[in-house]
Amino acid sequence: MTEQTPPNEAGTGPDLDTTGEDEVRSRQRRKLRDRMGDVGLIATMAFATIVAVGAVLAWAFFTGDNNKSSLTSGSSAPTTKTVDVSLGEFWVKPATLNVAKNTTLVLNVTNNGSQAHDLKIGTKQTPTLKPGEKFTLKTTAIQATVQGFCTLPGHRAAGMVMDINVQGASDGSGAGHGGQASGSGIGSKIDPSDATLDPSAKPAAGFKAADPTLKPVPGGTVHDVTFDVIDKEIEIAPGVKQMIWTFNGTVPGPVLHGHVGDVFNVKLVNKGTIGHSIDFHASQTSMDQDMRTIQPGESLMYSFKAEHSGIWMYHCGTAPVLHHIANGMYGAVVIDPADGLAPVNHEYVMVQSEFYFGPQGKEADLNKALLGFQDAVTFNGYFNQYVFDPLKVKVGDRIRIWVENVGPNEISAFHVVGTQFDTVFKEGAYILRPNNPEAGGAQVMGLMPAEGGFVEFTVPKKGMYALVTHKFNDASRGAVGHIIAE
Ligand SMILES: [Cu+2]
Repeated sequence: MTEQTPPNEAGTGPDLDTTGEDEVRSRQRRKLRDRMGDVGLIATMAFATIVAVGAVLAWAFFTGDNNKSSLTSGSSAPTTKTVDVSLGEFWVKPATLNVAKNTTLVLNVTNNGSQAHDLKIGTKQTPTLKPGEKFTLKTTAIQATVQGFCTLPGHRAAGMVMDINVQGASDGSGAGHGGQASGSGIGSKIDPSDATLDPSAKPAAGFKAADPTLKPVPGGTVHDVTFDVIDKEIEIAPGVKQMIWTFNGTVPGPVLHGHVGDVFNVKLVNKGTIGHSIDFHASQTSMDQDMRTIQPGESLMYSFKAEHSGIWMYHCGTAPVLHHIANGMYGAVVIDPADGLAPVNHEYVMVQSEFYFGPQGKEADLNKALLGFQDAVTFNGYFNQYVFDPLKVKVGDRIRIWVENVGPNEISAFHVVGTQFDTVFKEGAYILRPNNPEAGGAQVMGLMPAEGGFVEFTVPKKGMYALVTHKFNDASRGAVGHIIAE
């Protein structure tokens, strides 16, 4: 077997390099002209010429090398090669195949994973294979390096790829490295077809924000709920729609509300297209039973007794979990203390989460989630929604806001501009209570991913107050809302 040649990165290099060179040159020229006058300018231009000549020579070297590869790879006699291929979470074995040009591959593909997978090479593709299923995939005669991959959402980005490298007939040179993972640098990992946020765009006229009001606990102490997993195209920011994996058709999913000691019977029904599951942080149970992944068409009953008060995250826990959370599979369970909480004028729930846009109308871009490049950060699933449709209160109103930071990656530094919190309850304990002997106040409730709590405050006078995460790169991506006191 011939050795794999290194990836060919010269293809996109020269343009980028010369653009950078132009910028550097003109910047150097400007700077030096300012400092040194005309004599300096002449010297600088001479230097710039040397740099430019160097760049051209470097380009010639790379492109020359590139041409040599393509010129010397000739044609080969048709051959057939049979290979056993294994699929699992999230890999393909073998991950690399080196073949001669004009080879037809006969791949005996077995799904050895615990989820459904497939394998696509060029125009040929296996059916979706359940765990344990096999399929023999015959490719067309391979003419150029190609990347095979699993087409299920997120699986390619999670690592389910097989690089098929064509060896040149006469000298063994590779013809380059295909696929989305080629090249070095972070930019090469982001799909250029991903939707982008326009921070100046406005939603359609008549936009209505999701009502953040916490509904009262339903009657009784046993709460029977059905969560249908539904794939649904949802607008996340003005002009940006994503194919969200939802619980009951919304992102975040429904807020559940009960008291300590209440029982929740949640029937999870998978009406989606891939496997999903649910994990209630408000419960204590083994993950291999209640949190197991169910396939489309299946359902499971997840019952738990709420033992502790607080706001608790729930989310799909099917691998890759990052992708399932990034694509909208989360919500909050609010458990009041057994004896309730003091009355307030307004009680809201804010679920903070990030979105990593895939192409318009498609699922989240897992690569961006892995890199931590969030496109939008929202309260209750829509960019700046309480700026577009503010919360209305009266001067002097006392407000409680429950905040659950579902992440998946970012912290929340929850702050309400113009107020101080006199009450902060976070992760099972009061940090601050009214009339405390220290006369303390708080400005921020800091929440790591999955942490939750509530704050209470009063709006002192007429005007506008803003809820934000004080991590301002995230605030500028949509984690802002307005409260108007009248
Ligand atoms: Cu899921």
